[in-house]
Amino acid sequence: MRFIRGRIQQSNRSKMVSTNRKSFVKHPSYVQQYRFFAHTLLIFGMINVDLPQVQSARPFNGSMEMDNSRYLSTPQECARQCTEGESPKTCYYYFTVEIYNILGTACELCTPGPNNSLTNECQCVTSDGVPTTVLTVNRMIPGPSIQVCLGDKVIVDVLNKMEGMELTIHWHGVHQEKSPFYDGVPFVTQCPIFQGNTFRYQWIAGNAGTHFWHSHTGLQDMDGIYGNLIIRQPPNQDPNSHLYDYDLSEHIVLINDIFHEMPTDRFPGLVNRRGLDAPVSALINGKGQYTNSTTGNTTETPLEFFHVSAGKKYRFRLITAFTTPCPAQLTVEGHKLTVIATDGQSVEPRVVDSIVSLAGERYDFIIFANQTPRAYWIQLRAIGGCNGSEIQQVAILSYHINGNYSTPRSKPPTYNPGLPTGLALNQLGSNCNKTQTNMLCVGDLRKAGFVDESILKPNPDVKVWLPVRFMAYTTEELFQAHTYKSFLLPPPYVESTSLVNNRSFSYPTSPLLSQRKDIPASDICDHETTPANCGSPCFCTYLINCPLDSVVEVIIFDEGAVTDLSHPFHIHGYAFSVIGQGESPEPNATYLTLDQIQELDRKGLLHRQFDRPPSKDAIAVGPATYVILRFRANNPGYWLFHCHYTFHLAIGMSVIFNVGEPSDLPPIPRGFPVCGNHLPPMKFAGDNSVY
Ligand SMILES: [Cu+2]
Repeated sequence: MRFIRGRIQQSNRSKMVSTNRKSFVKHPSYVQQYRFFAHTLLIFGMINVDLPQVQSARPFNGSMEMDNSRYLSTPQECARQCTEGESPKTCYYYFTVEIYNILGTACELCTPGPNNSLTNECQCVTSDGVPTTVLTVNRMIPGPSIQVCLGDKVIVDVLNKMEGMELTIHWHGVHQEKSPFYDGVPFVTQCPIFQGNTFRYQWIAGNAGTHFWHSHTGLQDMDGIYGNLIIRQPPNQDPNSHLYDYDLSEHIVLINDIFHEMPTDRFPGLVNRRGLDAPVSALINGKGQYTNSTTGNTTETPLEFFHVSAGKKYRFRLITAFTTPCPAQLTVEGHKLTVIATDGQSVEPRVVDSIVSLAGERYDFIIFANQTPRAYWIQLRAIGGCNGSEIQQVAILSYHINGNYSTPRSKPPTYNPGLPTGLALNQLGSNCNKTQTNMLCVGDLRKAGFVDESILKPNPDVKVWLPVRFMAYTTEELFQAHTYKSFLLPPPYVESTSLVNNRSFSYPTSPLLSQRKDIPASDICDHETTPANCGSPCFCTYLINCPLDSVVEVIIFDEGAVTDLSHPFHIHGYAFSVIGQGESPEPNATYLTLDQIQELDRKGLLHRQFDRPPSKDAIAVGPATYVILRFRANNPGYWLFHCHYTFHLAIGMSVIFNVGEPSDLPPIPRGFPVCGNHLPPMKFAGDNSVY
C-alpha cells in the first residue's frame, strides 16, 4: 500500500499554525520568543496531530487566476498518489519574492508548525533562531513545495517584489524538453525578471524524481530562494516501489547551509575575516537551532520532525540545497538507509549508514521503522573542508506510539564524535577504484530500470576535456587602472577567478536562446578557439557545440592545487551516465594535468565501467580526481554545466552545452521579454555632428 496522506481537517491545521501568541507575551524579547517556540514544540510532541497537506495559499491576483479557470488544479490537488492512465493535471502556483526577515514581527502572530515548508499560513520564518535578512518566496523558507505527477503541466507565476533586485528561477533536475526557454538561467534562457514584473514559467513535468527549484541569479540561492520539487510516477513505473510502503509528501529532507548575514557581505570577500567563504549553520527544511560557540547558548527554535509508524517502510527524499562546497553528511540514529535513487534516477538498492551529498545532489532512501518505537535523532554535519567549523543540525525521526509522537530522551548528538557514520555513500577522498569497507562511491551504484545502451558505445561522437581550476591574480595585475576583472577573495586572501579549460565564463548581454543575434560574436568562445585579444584569462561566453543526437563524453578533472575542495558540477537539460571516477595515479598528487590525463586515456588507464552506470545530473569533482560522464545530446538548447557552489559560479566556473542548430530549437513564446545593451549612434536632437 502506498499513498500520500490525506488532507487534514481545517480545524486541526489552524490549531497548528494559527496560535495567537499575543495572549502569551506582549512585546517579547527574542529570548521569550524562543521559550514560546519550545513550548509550542512540546505541545506538538504531546498531542496527536497529523501533518498539513501540501499547500501554498496565493495572494489575491493568483487566486483570481485560479478562480477564472476550471482547468487549473491547486497545489494540494496536485500533490497526490499517481496512478497509471490518469489524465494529467495543470498545477498552478503563485510565487511572490521579497526581501524579508527571520523572526520578524509576523512571529508575534503565529509559530509555524512542523513541515512549515508546505504552508504559508503563518508568515513567521524561524530558521535556526538567529535574526537575519533573507529573501523569501511567499514568506517561507523553504519556499512553496511543488509536488506533481509525471506528465502534469506546471505553471508558476513569479512576481518579483524585491527592491532593486532581479531574479530568475531554475527548476533543478527538470529537463525542460521542448521548453528550454523556461530553464531559468539569466541571459542564457531568458531576461531576468525585473522588480515589479511577473514572469510565467510553464513546463511539463517530463522526468520523474526528487528535484528542487532555486534562484539562478547572483547569490540569491544562498539567501533563501529555494524549495522542493517532486515529480512522482505511478508505482508500476518505479523499479523500487515494492521496497517501501509510503511515499509521503512530508518526508522530504531539504537541507541547506546559511551565513547569518547576506552573502553579498562575503563577496568578493573582506580581508582579515577568517572563514569568509564557509557557512556558519545549516537547516533541515528551513528549521534548526544554533549554538553560539562564544556564549555556549543555544536557540530554542523548532526542529523538524519526521513521523513514522513501527513496522512500516518509508521513502525519504534528500535534497541538498547547500550553496558552498561543504559536503553534507546525513545519518539517522539506529537506522540503515537504503538508497534507491539519485538526482531523480532510480538505482539498484544499496544499504548504507550515512549519505554524503553536495550542492545540487539528491538522494532517495528508504527507512524501515523496525527499531524500538521511540524518537531518534537525525544528524546533518558539514564535513570535508568545513570540518573545522563543526557545523551541524538535527531533526527528529519520531515513531507513532499510542496516538502520540515523542521527542528523543537523549541529548542531541554533538558534531564530534557525531552519530556513527558507518558505511558512507559518496564519501569524498575515497579511492573509487579500490574495494573499501566503509565507503561507497557514486560510480559503485547501478542504474535500475531502463539503461540506454546506445550511449555506452566504445567511442563517443564528441569528447570534451574539461580541466577546472582557480587562477590567482597578483594584486598588481588585478587592480590595473581602468580594468575591472571579477574576482573572489577566499582565505588566505589570494585574488582568484575560476577557469574551465582556461576560460572564465561571463554571461552574454542578451539571452542566447531568445536573442542570439543581439550578442556580439566577439563575446563568445568555443571549445577550440577564443576571440582575438581576449586576454588571459579569457572572459567569454563559453559554448561547447554538440550536434543534435550525438553521444557526448565529458572528462572533467581537477587541475587546481586546492586540497579538500570539491566542485559539485550540475548539468541543465539532461541527466548524464557516470561511467568513470578516478584519481591521479601519483601518490599525494594535489591536481591532474591535461597531458597526464590524456596520456592515461591513450594507455587505457582511465577507469570506465559500462555495466548499468548510474544516471545523475550533479556530481562532485574532488581534489586531483576526474569524472567521466556521457549523455545523448537529444534535447536542443543552451544548457549550463556549472559548479553549484554559488561563489564559484559567480566567478565563471561554467560552460554551456549548445545542442543542435538554431533551427532545431522550439519556437520562443510570443511576447517573450527582451533585454540587452542600448548603444545607439552618438547623436543628439537638432545636432548633426558625428561623434
Ligand atoms: Cu566549485
